[in-house]
Amino acid sequence: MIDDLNSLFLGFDLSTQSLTAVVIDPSNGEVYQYSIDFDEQYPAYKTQKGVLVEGASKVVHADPRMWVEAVDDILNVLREKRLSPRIGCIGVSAQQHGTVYLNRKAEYVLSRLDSSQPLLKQINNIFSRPTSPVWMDSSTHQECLEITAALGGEANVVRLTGSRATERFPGPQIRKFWKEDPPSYQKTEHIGLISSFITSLLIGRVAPVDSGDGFGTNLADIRKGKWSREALMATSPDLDSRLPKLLRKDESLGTVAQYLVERYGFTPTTEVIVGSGDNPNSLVGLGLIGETERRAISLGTSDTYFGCMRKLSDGDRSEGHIFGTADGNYMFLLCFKNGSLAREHIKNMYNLSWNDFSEILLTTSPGNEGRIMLPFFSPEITPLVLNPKVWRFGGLAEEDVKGNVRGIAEAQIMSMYLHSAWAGERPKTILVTGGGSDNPGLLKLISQVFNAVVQTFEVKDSAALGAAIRAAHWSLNKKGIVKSWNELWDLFTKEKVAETAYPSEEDVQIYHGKDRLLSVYDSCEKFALGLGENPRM
Ligand code: XUL
Repeated sequence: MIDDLNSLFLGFDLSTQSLTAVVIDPSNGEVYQYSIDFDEQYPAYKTQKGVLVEGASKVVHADPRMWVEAVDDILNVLREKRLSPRIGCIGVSAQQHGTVYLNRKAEYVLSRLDSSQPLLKQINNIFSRPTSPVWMDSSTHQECLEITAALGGEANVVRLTGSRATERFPGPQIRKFWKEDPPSYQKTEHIGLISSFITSLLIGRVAPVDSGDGFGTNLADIRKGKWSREALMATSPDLDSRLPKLLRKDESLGTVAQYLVERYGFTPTTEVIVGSGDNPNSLVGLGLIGETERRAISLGTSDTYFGCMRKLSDGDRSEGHIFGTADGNYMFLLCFKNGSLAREHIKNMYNLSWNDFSEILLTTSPGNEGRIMLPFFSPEITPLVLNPKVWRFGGLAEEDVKGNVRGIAEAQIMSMYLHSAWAGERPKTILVTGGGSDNPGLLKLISQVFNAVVQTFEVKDSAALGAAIRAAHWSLNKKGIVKSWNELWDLFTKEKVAETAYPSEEDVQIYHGKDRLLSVYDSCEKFALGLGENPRM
């Protein structure tokens, strides 16, 4: 047991749809959690599921001022609950790849925040771009082609930056901004990621980014752990001076701004560590740092599949990404955009509850009698589909409620399995997190398709938990109270398993083997992408 009883540790997770604060107490393993939903709480910003979708749904932005209001509100909750004076260190997690554009006033304004005024009122005029493109944006295909050409082809881009030039990543997004609005680009003094922007609000100055988030940009050399000169030059002019410092692993950025002490009751010694993306934070929250046998699936607004890497892969792939980790190593990740929103679409289309959705998965036969759906309701990231369309094969009729529920869920999990073949050995255990991890039908299906034991935990927001654990890890080790990642994870998660699903040999056979469902799905997908014959089923 940890004997420094004074400190609690705080993790924020600014996800697509909400802001969550998780406070952990290492003296007794307690976890406190508070969330604010953007659509509900801030209707003036007119978001749907946290974002603003323009026209043909390729341009997806959010207003960073909404995030600022949410930070202000959640800090007030922590003060009211009298938790803020007990926080020893804070870590931030945020949806990855979104960029925030600040003008030359930003540094001055952030350093002089007045504690008698709300946050937003003071920083309203520090933005050089009113809205931020977020991870759901897929409007930069042209810029991806340009960057790829400038860097000598896709294999080079993958080897250098860990990902092919990717529509939602900051590099292509910044290039598009520079091309479309050069005067505003000129007025931009700092381009941060969402995680560094939120951290900037806490420390009262422009914050660095970490390699968990910083490698998901197409701007860094992942082997050197630095911004890549060639990638920056392929993106936009004078980008170097606009980007924050890139830190390879967790570090303290110093103490909280005086504003947080005066307005929300934090102690002046409360430290803040560098922020990171939601997936690298989840890796910590699920106890996967240094672990190569277990993998994670996050069923959130996006579905992701990720884990640590034994060794850096060389770039012979066009899908998936490599990011840094809190301990300075590497993780892989695949992201699927048609995640919970696509499931929700089907659920609402047939007037079902989540309970009904799960029951259908638990009571219908694995394999959906050979019927297949490709659920590209919106542009898909993996595989790359820029013009969305929903495909149904094998006589799957649109009015067939059960067939469509099973169809979408099987498609999502089979796609995850097939597209992660490059990511090393298949896991024996998969840890599932995010809102969808509440759904026993989905857990069972994952165990069947992956032929693995599946576990979920009581804390559903493993990203916010991970951010809090990173803060605790940094702070306790600094004080000489040596705690490994695993010890901390055991304390907050291992004892709190919510559900376990086991695969049966018979069910697994339905998906695996020659001509079984995984290979049928693969053929259907190849056909839909124009890469193969019509499977004529
Ligand atoms: C990962 C990705 C999403 C976002 C939002 O590459 O784009 O998972 O981080 O959660």
